[in-house]
This record gives sequence, C-alpha cells and structure tokens, in this order.
Amino acid sequence: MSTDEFPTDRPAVVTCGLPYANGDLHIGHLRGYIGADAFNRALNTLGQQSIYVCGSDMHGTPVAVNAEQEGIDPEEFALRWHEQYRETFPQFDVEFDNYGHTHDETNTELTTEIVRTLDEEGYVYEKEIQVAYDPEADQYLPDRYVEGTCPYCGAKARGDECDEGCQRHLEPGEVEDPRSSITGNPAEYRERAHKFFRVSEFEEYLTEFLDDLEGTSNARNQPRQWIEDGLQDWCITRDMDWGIDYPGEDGDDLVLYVWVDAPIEYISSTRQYSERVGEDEYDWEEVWTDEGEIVHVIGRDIIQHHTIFWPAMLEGAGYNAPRGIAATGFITINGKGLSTSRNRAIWAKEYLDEGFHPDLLRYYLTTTGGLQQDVDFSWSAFREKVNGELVGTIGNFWYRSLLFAHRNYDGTPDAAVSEEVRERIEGAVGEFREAVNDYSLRGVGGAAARLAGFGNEYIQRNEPWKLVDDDPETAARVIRDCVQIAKAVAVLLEPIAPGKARALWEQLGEEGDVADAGLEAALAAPPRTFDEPDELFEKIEDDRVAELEAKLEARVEEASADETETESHDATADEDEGVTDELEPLTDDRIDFEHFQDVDLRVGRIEVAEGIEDADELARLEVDVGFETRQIVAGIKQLHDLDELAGKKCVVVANLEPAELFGYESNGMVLAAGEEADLLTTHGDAVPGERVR
Ligand code: B3M
Ligand code: ZN
Repeated sequence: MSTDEFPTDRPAVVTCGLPYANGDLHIGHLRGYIGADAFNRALNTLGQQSIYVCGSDMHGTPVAVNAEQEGIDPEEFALRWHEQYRETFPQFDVEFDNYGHTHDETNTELTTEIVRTLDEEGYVYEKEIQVAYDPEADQYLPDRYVEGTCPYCGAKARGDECDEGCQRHLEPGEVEDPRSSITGNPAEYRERAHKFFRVSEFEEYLTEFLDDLEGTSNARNQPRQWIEDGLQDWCITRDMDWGIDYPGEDGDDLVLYVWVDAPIEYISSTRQYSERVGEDEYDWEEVWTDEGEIVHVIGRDIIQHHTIFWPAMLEGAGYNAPRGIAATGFITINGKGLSTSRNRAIWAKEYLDEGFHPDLLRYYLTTTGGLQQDVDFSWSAFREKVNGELVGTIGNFWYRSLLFAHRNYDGTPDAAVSEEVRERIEGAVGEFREAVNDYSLRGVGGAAARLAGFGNEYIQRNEPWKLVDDDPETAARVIRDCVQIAKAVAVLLEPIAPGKARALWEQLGEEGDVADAGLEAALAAPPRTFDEPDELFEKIEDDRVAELEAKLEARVEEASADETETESHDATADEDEGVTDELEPLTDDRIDFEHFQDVDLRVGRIEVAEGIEDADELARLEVDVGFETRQIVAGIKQLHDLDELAGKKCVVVANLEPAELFGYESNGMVLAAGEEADLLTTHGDAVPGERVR
C-alpha cells in the first residue's frame, strides 16, 4: 500500500462489495457498482494501471434462506442469480475485468489456503459457545435464521447484524430474545464448539492501518470507535451445509462464515483475471502480496467487515492491506428508505425497460451527493438533473459546437487553440486529478460539467456566428477552441458517462475508444473533418415524470397491502438493502415569527474539535462566534473526521441554556441534519458572529 498520489507505477485493483446472489438488482446496488466502475475508469484515465473485479456472493443465510423458500438447492438458486447479474451489469456499462463467484474453484481453494495459514499461525482457536437452536425445526439457527434485539442499541436485529440500528456485526449468541425465523418460536441456546479468529490480537495493527487508510472518513472513524470499545474475537464457522467447508478434521460438520470467503473473492477474482491475460500483463500476486493499490468500494453497512475483520485476515495470512475504502451512503426513494419488500425501489431492469440511457442514472447517482452521503432518488429530481446538466449544459454545448464546426468548416477549423482555452482545459484536468485522489466522483463529474458550462459561456461571449463573414480568422479560432473543449469534456466525462462519451468520440471522427484515451487527449487535436452531429441527450418531459411517479406509488401501495395480509415470521421480510429511517413528518404546529426570532442563530467557525475520552459519541468543540469563543459539546465524534473540522463554518444556537455533558460545559449548540449529523454550514462569505435568519 502506498500513499503516493494516483497515478502510481504500481498496479491497482478496484473492487465493489459482492452482491448476494439472491434477488433482483436495484438502484441501491447500482450506486455502488456504478461508483466503483466510474472510479476505476477515472484511475485509468489518469494513467493508472487499474482493473475492476467483483463476483457474486453465493453463500451464507441470505442465499440459503431464500433458496429454501423457493424449494430449490442453494447452489442452483445462487447460480441463476449469478448469471443474471453477469448479464445486467454490462447494460449499465459496469465493466468488470473479471466477475467470478465465491463458490468457484479459485475461491474455494484460496479460502481454504488462507484459513489454513491463519490456523497455522496460531490465529484460530476453538471455543464452546451458545448457539441458537429451533427445537421444532430441529436445527441450529445461524445468522438470518434468528431474529431478536441488538444488545448494543436495542433495535430489532438479525443473528449476525444490527441492520436496522447501529449496524454492528453481532456474534452468535449475542442477539437478545432470539426467535427462530423459520417457525417464529422462541429459540433455545445450546452449547456448541466453534472456531474463532483472534481479531483482538490485531488492535495495534488495525489502529495504524486506519491512520493511513484513504477513502471516506466514515470508514476510518467508525472502526476507530469499535477499537476503542475493545475488539472481540470473531466466530468464523457456522452450523450449515451450504458454504465452504472448514478445513481440518475437527471442523467436519462446520462451514466457514460467509464473511470469511466473501472478501477473499476480491483476491480470487483478481487472480482469475491475471490467469486470463497473463501475469506479464497483470500480476495478481504483485498487487495482493507485494506492492499494489487496493481500493474497496462498499456500502456503509459493511464497514466493520472491511476495516476490522478483513485487514486482520489479510495481515494474519501475509497479504497486503487496502489503500482506500470508500463507504457509500444509502439511497432513499422520494425521501423514504428504499424497501424491496415494499417495492419502494427502482429496479435495474425496470429502469432500462423505461427506455432510459444508463448514463443518465450513472450521472445522477455519482454526482448528486458525496460518496458518503445518502442520495435521494425521485423521478422529478432525476428529470431536473438530466434536463439541466446533461441536456442543458453538456449536451447543448457538444451539439452546438460540433454542428457549427461541421456546417462552417466541415469539421475542426484550421486554427490554434487560444491560450485562455488551453489554460481552462488544463484547469479542468487538474480538478479531475484532484477529485480522483480525493475519492470524489462528484468532483470528477463536476470537472467535466463545469468545463462544458465554460464552453457555453465562451461561445455566447464570442458570438462566432457574427464573426464568420467579418472576421473569419477569429471565428475559426473560437470554433477551434469549442471543438477542443467538447473533446476534453468527453475525456473527463467518460468515467461517469462512458456511453455518451463514446458517442461524442465517434461524432468527432476519433479513432479508438475514449476510455483508452488518457488525460493527454484533452488537449490533443481532434480530426480535421467530421460528419453532422446528432444530439446526444434528450429532455425528459413533465408528463413522463408524472406517469413514472404514479406507477411507483401504485406499486408501493399494492405491496404494502400484500404485506399486511401476509405478515409472518418470514426471514426475508426484511431483507432490504440499506433501509434508512423514514423522514420525520413535518409538524403542523406553527410558530409566529417572534418565536423564531427568540432563537439566536449565529455563524460560527470551528477552531478546535477533539473527541471526549470515554464518551462514545461526544466531541468537544471550540467555536468562534464572533464576540467570543465558545466551548460546545456535540454528538459527532464518530460521524466526522474531527481533524478536518477546524476552520469549517457552522451554525450555532447561541442562546441555548448552558448544559453539562460528560463533565464538560456545553455553551450553545451546533446544528446538524439527520442521523449522520451532517453539519450545517454557509456557502458564502458570512463571518463568525453574523446572525442567521
Ligand atoms: N454480500 C452484501 C452486503 O452485505 C455482501 C457483501 C460482501 S463483500 C465481501 O452488502
Ligand atoms: Zn444495534
């Protein structure tokens, strides 16, 4: 792992969390797969040798439970979904260099080998534990076969994860008031011998690992807290038939926990790629055991698996640590949690069947919010983004410049690019490079969109249509500039919108694939002649949106009617990916303006931010509120990179009664939105002490 800027001269691999092979893909999945695909493409554009690998997650109770419900063998069931995923991803231009699955030979062998090594190195031991058991079904109840209450936060939880609450991984025996999800009966706890991985021995290693880790700040901060709370060893076996057998005689009837073999697929998939193209071209061992750049894109609900268990396994077995982990937020639909059981989702197939180009969704998902943020999808917000940025800015600029160039010059006019435009393109290339190094896809898309915006302004300002007759030289130069900008936008937009960038590339008469062009192409001359261009983006009409929204609403209503009818102890009733809490309804209680004015809201600037020792969530801030510096205690310790807060502006309730929290006086309150404590800030030049109204 290195921290040199991308591009480095070492090979890179980008991965995305493996989809469980158990159901249709939806927009929540797509955000991750598209995001990682765009990141890998952007690395390639930078000149970094990088591949993108993934595979289907075939094992574990998420697959077994669903297969059982359909009455088919889990292998057959999972393979069916695996095939479907392989067909679906390319339709969104999600282009894996290798897409394997966790049940294939490569992964079975490598998993067995890694577990053996961990065992030989003394990192595995056996222990008797309490395991949930359903006497009526006469079987043990691993993971999703059992439901109960999270011992940490009290939320309803599954056997191995607090999916609706604190997102913690739960160990067998931890869930309180266990109930069997097969029969709905209370489960018994029975004693069983299981294998454990000594995660606790990696405390120091993991602390250092997190200090160097790049990516999103949630992937560093949450695990720091877990380490502070004390690391527990990790049970790596399960009482199930479906999975990879635990190697060794004394674990005969046990399989490995799905979270052991799943991340190993990242390595297996890289290896399969290497074996296919030859190790001279790409050497998986160099990446995973010598020197390589490993980047994982994951959902924020699986941070613990990727920042604690996985790096500990890699270190214990002698592999490289990831350089970056980018953990994405969830998707909400019309402000409410995505829910597959309530059919409140946009399905991959549905989106394509509606006739939308994949790049529209790719652009929406990557540029609407930062990677860490939850992103809301609604058809109307989608239309607004498409019509405004893709049609209005980028498409419009591309079409008008190429059309003008074609009609007047039969292609690229014979003139040199102006200094102004050259510098502007170089600026955009710089923004792109910086965005990739910041793991910011929004920054990547923004670099392209802003350059197109500049192009529109440039053409408007120079009015070449007025110059063609009177000042043909200037007219030719302006259009030459515009064609160059159009080409540069295609290069920079390719990671986000590869299909449309490819189409522009063809319109320009360029050879080869824009994906292979690299940043130098942004300033390389376009071909001398090209044909009449077509418009690449099309407006989405209002009535189309109304129709799509009505369809979605009807579907959700139908599903919730069905759900109340069939509400049962069905293990999959809650298999939603990334469910977030529903928005709090707006209050009907109105206040008058004077009451509002009673609240003294001020702009503040954070001077100091530090975690309060022994407090899980609290941080101590020193905030400049213009007239004085206040000490304020805020519940943001886990949610922000405290080191990065100094200098940030915020909004403070200045006349709140002082309170004492954890022995510290808190003299005011900092405003923040939502579960993630998204801090409110200002977007202009407001100075500390200025009143907010
Ligand atoms: N199959 C899906 C999830 O929990 C799970 C990811 C495995 S990544 C190694 O998001
Ligand atoms: Zn919890």
